[in-house]
Amino acid sequence: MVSSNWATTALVALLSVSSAGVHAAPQKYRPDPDQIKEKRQILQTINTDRAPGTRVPVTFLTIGTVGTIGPTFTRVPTVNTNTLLTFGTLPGTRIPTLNTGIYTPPTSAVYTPPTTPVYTPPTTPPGYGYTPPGTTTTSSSRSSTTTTSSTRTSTTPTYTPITGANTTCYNRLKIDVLQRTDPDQFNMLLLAWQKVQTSPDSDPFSHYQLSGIHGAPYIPWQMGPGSYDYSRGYCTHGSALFTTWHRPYLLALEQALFHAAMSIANQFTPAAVRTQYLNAAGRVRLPYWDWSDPVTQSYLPPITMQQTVTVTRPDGSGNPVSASISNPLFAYNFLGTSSVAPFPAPWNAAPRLSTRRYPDGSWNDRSYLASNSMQSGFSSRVTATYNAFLATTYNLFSNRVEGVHDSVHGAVGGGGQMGYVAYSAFDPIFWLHHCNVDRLMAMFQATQPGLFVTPAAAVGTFARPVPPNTIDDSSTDLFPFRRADGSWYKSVHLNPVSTIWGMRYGYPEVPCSYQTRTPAELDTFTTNQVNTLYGNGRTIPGTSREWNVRLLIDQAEIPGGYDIYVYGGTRPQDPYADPYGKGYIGSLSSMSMGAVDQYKQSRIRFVDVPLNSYLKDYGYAGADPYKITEYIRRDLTYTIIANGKPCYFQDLYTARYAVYSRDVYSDGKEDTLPYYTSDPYYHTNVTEGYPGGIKYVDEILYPIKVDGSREVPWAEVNSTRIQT
Ligand SMILES: *[C@@H]1O[C@H](CO)[C@@H](O)[C@H](O)[C@H]1NC(C)=O
Ligand SMILES: *[C@@H]1O[C@H](CO)[C@@H](O)[C@H](O)[C@H]1NC(C)=O
Ligand SMILES: *[C@@H]1O[C@H](CO)[C@@H](O)[C@H](O)[C@H]1NC(C)=O
Ligand SMILES: [Cu+2]
Repeated sequence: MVSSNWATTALVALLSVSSAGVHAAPQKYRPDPDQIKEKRQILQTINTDRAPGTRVPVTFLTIGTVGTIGPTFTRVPTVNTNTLLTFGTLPGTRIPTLNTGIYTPPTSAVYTPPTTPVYTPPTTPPGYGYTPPGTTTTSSSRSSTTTTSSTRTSTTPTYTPITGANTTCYNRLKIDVLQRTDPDQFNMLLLAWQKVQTSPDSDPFSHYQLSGIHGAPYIPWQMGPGSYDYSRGYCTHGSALFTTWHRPYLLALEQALFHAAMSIANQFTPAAVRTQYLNAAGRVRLPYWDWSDPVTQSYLPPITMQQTVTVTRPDGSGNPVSASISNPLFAYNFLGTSSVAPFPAPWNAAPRLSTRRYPDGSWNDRSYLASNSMQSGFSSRVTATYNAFLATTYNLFSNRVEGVHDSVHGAVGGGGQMGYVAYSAFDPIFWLHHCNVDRLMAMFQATQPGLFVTPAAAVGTFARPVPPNTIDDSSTDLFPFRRADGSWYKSVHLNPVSTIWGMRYGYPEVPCSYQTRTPAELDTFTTNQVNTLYGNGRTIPGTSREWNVRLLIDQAEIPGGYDIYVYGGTRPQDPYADPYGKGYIGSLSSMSMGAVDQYKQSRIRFVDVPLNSYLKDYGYAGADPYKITEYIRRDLTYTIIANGKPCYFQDLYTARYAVYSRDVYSDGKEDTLPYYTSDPYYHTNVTEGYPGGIKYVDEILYPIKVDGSREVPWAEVNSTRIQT
């Protein structure tokens, strides 16, 4: 059992603290506007053994030179990484356990990368001569009072706008809290989701069609014929629109669940009990799974792991009658073989007629493995979640949250639907997971009301195939979701955060009850919540240093899906069989598009994996930079799995990792967030000479893409510009 004393240790600072509020707060970091130009890195020593209030002794060190920019890039020397790299042990330092096994991968199963690093782009997606969809008549099978058609021109398909529930604003609740505190609403949610899951595939608001918007089976949803890209779904990943696109998407399911609950309750008799059930139905909102929660930690919510669940309905005389049904939060069962027929093999046949997590050879569910996998990443996930709130631009926040979100998909899927962009939304836990992403987005909006989506290189989707050099911005249409007036949702419609209350939902941290309060009051409240939930001691006054590993790759380099894992101190005996085992700190998860041979658009993806909790666990928290870097160099290991097979840094052209530290200042108050006081400092002496490890800072700041060109990762643009 993983420690239940996490909450106790939660108040201990992750890293040491200095200048306990005696002199003025340090200046916010003001960056060099040219992020690419040569940088001199300056690392200031944080002295950990001083009495509070004494001055910080300063040591300036200058390291690192800048490599050549451009396609003349040379590969790093090749080292055999099949063996764990071992360095001299520092006298008197604690040696973490394990590091015993030298893993020799089965040679036959090794992933064979393309023989040449010269990139062959995927065949040109259709639609470069793009015509906006939705311009011709189509029949929608949804007959509903909310369908607007009479006021639209005859060339517009009938559609149902995405408006969510129609009762007053209610908070979406954490799934465990919902179950415990509002069993009537929970009961209606279960009945409603069962109904939505068993609605015919032809119903646009069935679980089948709503889930299908995200990826397969690649059919237009409430849109007429158009220039669609049938190789991908409507969803946006790796883009500045990741968080905003998923907001109306979640709202669409919430709307379906809400109306299903209302119509179920409406049929109950006698009238005396109907009102009670209707009231509960009126409160039905999507619940969320907080995978960084200090109490429930990263375990899967128990309710999502049980195959059946008990629901209650009134009999004809109004007495509650309980029945056991197959649990709609555990799995979605496709209605028949024709439902999966449009999918490519192996997704188009039995046994894949149900969603599963870590399915065994017979497609039996093993959700407990998903839960274990999630839990091993818990402490660094909390830090990564908190760090998302320290982002200095919205795009960087979005990228940080997406990185955590990606690794959750990977850890929950284990070969089941959740690991695949094309199929993940069919698993009901997808919606609880994304509801949490939406909640974090709302919390960021509340604490950073001045920041929002800024323009970034576009990512193509089903209804928006993009020619090169297209830009996504806050006015990009979020197909296929329409607002009440028939216009397409755009990110701008989702800002400021108070717009969620207009969609009749809130969160405990952005509560409906704050509709009458000022944005400043909400900011204070939400910031407190962020610190309480995820702060883990990081609001102790003073400056602390954060350590991270940055994993980076051009996602187009490997077709299909792949993950890069980081292990600290120890690692699983066979990381290829048990990648989330003991020692797992974090990972870059690419998510498969759906097929092992499917390329993604060329685009730099990166994640920052926080190391502080691991440094603390191994007693290095207060150590000097030499010891910490030595520890990181010696005891961090990396594993790459591509489409289920081992893959190595030395065979990849664009994959890199780097270790950096960054100073953060906190004024010690619970209603403010800490802020960065330094640039990231890349410790190239830790990574140089290792396959994939950077030698030059430019390899991270200005990374190489599959075609040999270089670019600043989109999420980093302006990211060091700090708002004042
Ligand atoms: C809200 O939706 C229910 C059906 O789910 C409908 O009966 C009711 O009339 C709607 N109320 C309003 C104000 O639109
Ligand atoms: C970056 O900042 C500059 C200067 O403030 C601004 O002109 C530009 O639009 C910003 N770019 C993005 C992508 O936000
Ligand atoms: C790596 O470089 C940093 C910064 O110059 C220095 O503080 C640290 O001691 C070095 N670590 C090792 C192991 O040489
Ligand atoms: Cu997702």
